[in-house]
Amino acid sequence: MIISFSTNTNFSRIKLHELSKRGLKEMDRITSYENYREAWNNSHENSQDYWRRIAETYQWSRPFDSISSGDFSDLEIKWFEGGQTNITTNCLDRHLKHSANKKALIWEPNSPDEESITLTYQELHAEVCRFSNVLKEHGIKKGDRVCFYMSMVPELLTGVLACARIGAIHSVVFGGFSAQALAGRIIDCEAVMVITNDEAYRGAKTIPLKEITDLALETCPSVKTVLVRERTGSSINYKEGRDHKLMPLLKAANSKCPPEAMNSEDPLFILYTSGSTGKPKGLLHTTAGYMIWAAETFKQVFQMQNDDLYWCTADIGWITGHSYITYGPLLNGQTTMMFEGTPTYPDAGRFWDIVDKYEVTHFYTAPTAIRALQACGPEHVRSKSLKSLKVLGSVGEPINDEAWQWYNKEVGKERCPIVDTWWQTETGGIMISSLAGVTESIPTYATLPLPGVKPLLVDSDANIQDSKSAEGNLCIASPWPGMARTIWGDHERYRQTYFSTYPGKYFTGDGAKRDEKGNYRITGRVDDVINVSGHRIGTAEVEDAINEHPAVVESAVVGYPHPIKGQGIYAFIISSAQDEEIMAKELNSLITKIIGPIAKPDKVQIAAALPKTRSGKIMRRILRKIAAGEIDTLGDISTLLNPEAVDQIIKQTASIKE
Ligand code: 7RM
Repeated sequence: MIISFSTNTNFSRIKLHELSKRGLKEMDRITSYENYREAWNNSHENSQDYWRRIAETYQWSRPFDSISSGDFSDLEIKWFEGGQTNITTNCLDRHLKHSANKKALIWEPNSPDEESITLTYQELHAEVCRFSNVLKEHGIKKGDRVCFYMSMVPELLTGVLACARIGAIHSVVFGGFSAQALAGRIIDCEAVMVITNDEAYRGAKTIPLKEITDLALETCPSVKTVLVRERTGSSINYKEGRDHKLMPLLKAANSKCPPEAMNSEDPLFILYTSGSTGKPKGLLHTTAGYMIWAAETFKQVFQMQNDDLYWCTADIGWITGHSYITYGPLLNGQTTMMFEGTPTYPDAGRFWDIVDKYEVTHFYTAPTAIRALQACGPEHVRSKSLKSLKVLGSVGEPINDEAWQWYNKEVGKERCPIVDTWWQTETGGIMISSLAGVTESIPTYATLPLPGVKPLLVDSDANIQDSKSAEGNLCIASPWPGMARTIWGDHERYRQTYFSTYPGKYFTGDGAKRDEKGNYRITGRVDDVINVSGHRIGTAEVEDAINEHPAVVESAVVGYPHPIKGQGIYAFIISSAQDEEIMAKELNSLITKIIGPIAKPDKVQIAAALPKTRSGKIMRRILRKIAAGEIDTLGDISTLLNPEAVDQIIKQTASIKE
C-alpha cells in the first residue's frame, strides 16, 4: 500500500486580497488534476485532518471537539460533535463585513414583463431576520417543523433560511404534489405551520396552492398556523385564527434576529423522497455536516470567481434547490438566481434570454430541460448571445450523449466545461462530478468522486468489483459529512433501505460503470424507482394509487425510455374495464389526486394477465422489456407460471396510445 504523507499545504491558494474582498478566511481550492488526486487521497488517508481544516474556515459559536464518529454498521453517524454554529451565520452574517452590498439573490419572475428583484447580502440578511421574527411571533421555536408549499418566490428562500436561523426544521414540499401527498408529509413530520401562496404562476397556468393546502389540512391536526404569501392576488379563503397574510407581517417585523446556536447534529431540514417501497421517506439532514458538504462541493465543482453569476434552474422543493440554489452559493458568498417560471414560457428561448439579461456565467439544469429545449429547434438558442457563460452543469438523471453534445455545442459553444453532477437527496450534495475546468468533462460520465467519497461497484452477490474498469451496483464505502442521518421517525427503515442490501456499505440504488481511469458513468436506477423528468417516482407508490380505482384488480408500473422525460411511466393493469382510453383518463385524475400530476402514467395497458413467477411475483423485468419495445431479448420465459401472458401483452402493446 502506498502511504501518502501529503498535506494540503501546497494547494494553490486564492490570492489573499481576493479572499479579504469576499470576507472569507483563506481556503483551499483544487486547481489541477494532480491537486484533485492529492486532495482525494488526503481526504481518505487523513480524513480527520482534512475535514478539520475545511470546517475551521467556517464560523462556529463553539468549536467542535471531534471530527467524525459512527459507521455504516452502528449508523450513529456524527460530524463535528461538540461544535455549535448556525448555517445562516455562515450564509449571511459572515459576508456582511466585506460583501454587504454584493448581490446575494436575483429573482426573475414567471413573466418577463414583470420586474425582477435583487437583494444584497445586507438586504437578504434583513429579510431573513424579519421572517425569523414572524415565525417566532407565531410560536415557532427550535425543533418545530415548518412545511413550505410554495412556488419559486423569494419568500421560499428567505423562509427556509429563517427556519434555519431560529432552529426550526424546514420541510419543503414541491408545488406539483397533490393535497393528499402534501397531507401525508405534514402528518409524517407533524408540522405545526404551513407557508404557502395564494396561487402559483407556472408558465401560462396558475396553480391554486392555498386551495390545495386547505384540502390537505382537513386531515392535519398538527398545523396551527398558515402563512399565505399573496402572489396572483386571487380571492382565497382565510380561516379565522389560523391563516394570516405573510407580506404585511414581514413588513412590520424587526430586521434583526440573533441566530440560534445549533449543535452540529441538530436537525436542519427534512426532505421527502420516493423509494422502491412504501410511502415517501423523510430524509433528515443535520446542521454542520450538511453545511460543510453543501459549501465545499459547490466551491470545488463550480469553481466560481468573485464576480461570476450562478443560476440553478431547479425548484427549491427538490434537494438541488436546497443545496445549490440556497445553501451552497450563499455559503460561498456568491450571487444566486431564482427563477419562478418554466423553460418554455413565453417561448423556448426563455432560459437563454435570462442568461443574456443578467450575464449568467454558471448555468446548472437537468437533462430533461435540455432535451425539451433541443426538441424546440436550434433557432431559440442560436438567436441569443450566451457569451457570458463559462460553466454548464447537469443534474437529476443520466445525460444521454445527444443531449450532452447539444448542450456543449449550442449552449456552451464548445468553450464551457460541463459538470455532470451525480448525487441524491440522501447524499446532501454532489458526490461524483468533474471539477469545472480542472478535471476533464467526458460526455455521459459524471467522472470522478469528490474528496471524501469512496465509490464501490458491487455485483448482486455483494462482491466488490476490484478491477479498474468494472460495472455494478453503486455503493459508497464510508460516511461523508453531508449524508442524511436518518429517516424522520424511522431509523430502522433507514438501515433497511440503505445499509441492508450490502451490509457495511451505503447502497445508492443506482447502477454504474467505471472506466480504466476511474471515471464513473451512472447508468440509472437498478431498483423500482423511476426518474421522470428528473423527478424520482416510486413505482410502488403509483401502483398503490392505481389500485384505489374500483375497476382495477392488479397493476404493475415500470419505466421505459422516453425521448424528453428520460423515462416515461407505463402502467399495466388487470381490470374489469374494457376501454383503455377512458381508463387512462380516470387513472390520470386519480393519480393527480393521490400523488400529483408529475406521476401520471404515459401509457396504460389493460392486460389479460401479468407475467408471474411460480411463487406469484410479477416479473417486472419482462414488463420493462416489453415497455421498452425490446421484445427480442426477453430471455427465458418458460419458467413463468403463465408464459402465455407475455404473448398476449405483446400483441396488445401495438395498439397502446400515449
Ligand atoms: C440530485 C437529485 C437521485 C437520483 C439518483 C440517480 C439520479 C441524479 C444524476 C443522476 C445520473 C446524474 N437527487 N441522478 N443525478 N443519474 N447522472 N448526474 O437528483 O434524490 O432527486 O434523485 O437521480 O438515479 O439516484 S434525487
